[in-house]
Amino acid sequence: MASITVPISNTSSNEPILDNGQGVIDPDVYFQINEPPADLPEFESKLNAFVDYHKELGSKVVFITSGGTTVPLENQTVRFIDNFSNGTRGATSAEYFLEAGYAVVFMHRQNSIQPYNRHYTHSNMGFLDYLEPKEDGSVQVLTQYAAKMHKLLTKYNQAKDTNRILMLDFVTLPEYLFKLQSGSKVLARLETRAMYYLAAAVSDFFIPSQKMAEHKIQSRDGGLTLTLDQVPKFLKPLVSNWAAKGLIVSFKLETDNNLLVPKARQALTRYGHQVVIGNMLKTRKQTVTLITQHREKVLSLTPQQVENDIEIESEIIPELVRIHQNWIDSGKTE
Ligand code: 9Z3
Repeated sequence: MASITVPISNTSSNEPILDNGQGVIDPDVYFQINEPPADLPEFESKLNAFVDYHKELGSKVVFITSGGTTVPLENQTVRFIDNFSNGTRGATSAEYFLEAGYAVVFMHRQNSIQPYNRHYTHSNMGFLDYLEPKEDGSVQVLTQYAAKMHKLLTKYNQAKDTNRILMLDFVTLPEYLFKLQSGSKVLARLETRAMYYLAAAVSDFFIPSQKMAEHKIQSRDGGLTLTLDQVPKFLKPLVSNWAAKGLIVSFKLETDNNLLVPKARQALTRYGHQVVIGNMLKTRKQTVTLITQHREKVLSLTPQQVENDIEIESEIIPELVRIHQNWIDSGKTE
């Protein structure tokens, strides 16, 4: 079977890519040689207004990233690589942060799970199954679901009415990277009162637009061989430049339990930020390991708690709120 290597055939230009000699380009170079998303100015103006408002109020603000990033295979994208993340962690966490009095910037993958709405959009029941049509032409929530919906709707409306949630979205990896950079720099104005909660599942590999096929890859040549570059290590500039004073919480996902803690600690040491939360693909909803410079804490739900629909975020968020308060008060996490 014939195969083609995408970056060589059908490229849009032959510009050289600057890298560090190991095939990973410097994040600053990445932003110089790639086009920012068209909606970046609108993204920035919404975020600036939100941050101004909450700076004035003295709020604590958390910048949550949520959901997976797509990696386009063509500049005029027909196909892309995606990952498993549906944004449950980010959306659930947003609710607990709001409960804890935070203002939330919810930067999520378009059409992924959203706070409060998640209870209906991603349940086993269809949305219409909660409703019944009335003879007078109105629609009513079935009695057995009304109390829960009333409670959630009240919280959701409160968050919106008090301007404590800002919904922003992304789809592709390049969009995510530009918005992460720009968003972190805007949030940096809140200094230590900003927390960065990086729960989005970000691809480690991508095809730079200069190396990408412009048009739809054709199947007439047989199979397809892809060569992907490593995504620049954006945590490095985020920690040292973009968000220097904020509390930065990154997530590390693994499937091999033996790698989880060593890899999470390695990230903490390498980038010098404050918290890494390690989680395993299969057990991520029941157990996580929270790693700070001097400590390692396993947070787990009991089978009984799982049975009662208790969510692991109800353990994660209070722990982070405490760490963040220490950070604000003393510049330390413990
Ligand atoms: C996580 O580990 C998140 O907890 C999950 C949540 C993606 C597992 P779901 O969306 O899943 O609820 O289905 N995020 C991974 C973060 C990540 O990709 N980290 C990168 C890294 O470790 C960049 S900070 O290099």
